[in-house]
Amino acid sequence: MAKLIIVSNRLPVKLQEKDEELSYKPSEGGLATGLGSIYKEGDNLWIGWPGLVVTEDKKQEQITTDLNQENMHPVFLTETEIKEFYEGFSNETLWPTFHYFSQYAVYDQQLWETYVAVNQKYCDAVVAQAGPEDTIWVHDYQLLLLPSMLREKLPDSTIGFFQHIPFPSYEVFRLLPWRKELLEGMLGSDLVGFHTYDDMRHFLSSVNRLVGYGSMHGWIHTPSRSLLVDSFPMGIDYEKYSGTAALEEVKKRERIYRSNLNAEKIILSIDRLDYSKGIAQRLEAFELFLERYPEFHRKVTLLMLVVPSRDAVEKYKELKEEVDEMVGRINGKYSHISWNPIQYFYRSYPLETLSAFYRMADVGLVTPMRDGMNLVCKEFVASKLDQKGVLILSEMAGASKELSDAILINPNDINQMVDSIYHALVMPEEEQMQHMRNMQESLQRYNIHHWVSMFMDRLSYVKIKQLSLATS
Ligand code: GDG
Repeated sequence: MAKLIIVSNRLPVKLQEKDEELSYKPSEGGLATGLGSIYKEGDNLWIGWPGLVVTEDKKQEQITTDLNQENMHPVFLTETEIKEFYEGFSNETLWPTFHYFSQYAVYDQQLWETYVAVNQKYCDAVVAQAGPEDTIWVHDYQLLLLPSMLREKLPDSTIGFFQHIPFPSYEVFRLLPWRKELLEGMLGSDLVGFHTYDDMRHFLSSVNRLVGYGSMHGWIHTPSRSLLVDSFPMGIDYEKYSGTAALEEVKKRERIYRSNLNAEKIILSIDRLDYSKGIAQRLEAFELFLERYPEFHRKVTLLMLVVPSRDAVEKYKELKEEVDEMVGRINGKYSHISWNPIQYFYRSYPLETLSAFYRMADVGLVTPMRDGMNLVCKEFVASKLDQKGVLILSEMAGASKELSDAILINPNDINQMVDSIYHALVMPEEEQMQHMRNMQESLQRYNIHHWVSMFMDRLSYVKIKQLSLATS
């Protein structure tokens, strides 16, 4: 029977080793939740890196056996591959370019060659597990070449590709020395999905100008085959976030944190440490807010969680220093013996703590410079069981296309951000609740399960349509 194989850079598990003991913790990411019920069914499989460099053959065998029991199959990467493929080409070339930070992009032939070799490694791992009739769903920018590599080996298989980060406009994408190879890699798919219509348009325009294939209603007809490009805005596991927010334990935590914070109003900011998330710009806006609205001193606290990420990459180290310095400066300037304007945490927290933070925040401040979708803003909305609270959201996040009931801002417009913080803090409850209700209705309906079934249904439709195109 045909099966589904999911392929992503990382497996939905955190593998850890302590005192020679291996432990496996399920990952809490949205993708793992959304696809969790599918990859565990029957012979379905998830292929990816388990998150740890393991060189010993015996240990690799042990991990493979353990993971196989959970319908997962590991691809082992060496330290050099992690450095050049993951930290290097994926996070120092593609990530900045795709988030419109081309000035940060590194163009290095050696990194590219390792990227090609590692994509080939994933291809070999998939081919070893796949039958000719299987459906393969490839995820994200680390594996852009994989669809074509797979197509060559498994010409009849069904291949879907979804990109979780933005696709930049042609003028930015064309800066990459390997632009054509990257597009050709993606074109091996039957269906290519993005979060937004704009990302999809940018991709089609690059394909047209760099590879020479036009498109009609998202269909690209190459000399050998046809494929579809479409947008699939990713949702969250709504029940998980609203359910967690309803737990007694979470309500208790909220009460404790609130009484410890000593602020009438709480503004919440949560992101991975990343320059694309606009953390420094957000701090600048908050500083200007404190300067312009002294009546909020000792009343408002910005609760800022920054989750450590990619700390081996130079730009991320620099950003960490910049954020540390800014928080210190602002707190140094405005703190009072019983009040800190910013409570800053550089670590990650369990879901229950996160949920208590979502519950207690009066304002969710989500202001990325660029974001494929952004799930934090959706989780904030889903956690607002009493429907009180205001979301300030960047226009540059994919989520802004769905959440028009948020206060939408341009993260480069510092005055607009300052005004929005003020308006959010003084918004009448009635109005807050109306906007929150509208957003909740939409997120409840377009949840992660809806996203998975939309993508899978469209993929089946493409295969049927291809047959009729081939015979007409
Ligand atoms: C990429 C794209 C796109 C954060 N801190 C903690 C924690 N988190 C969880 C959040 C949320 C996730 O991490 C972050 O997701 P985002 O979507 O906001 O951002 P990226 O990591 O950049 O994700 C993005 C996404 O892929 C999906 O396609 O939306 O645009 O960049 O779920 O809750 N979770 C826990 N503790 C923390 O401290 N447990």
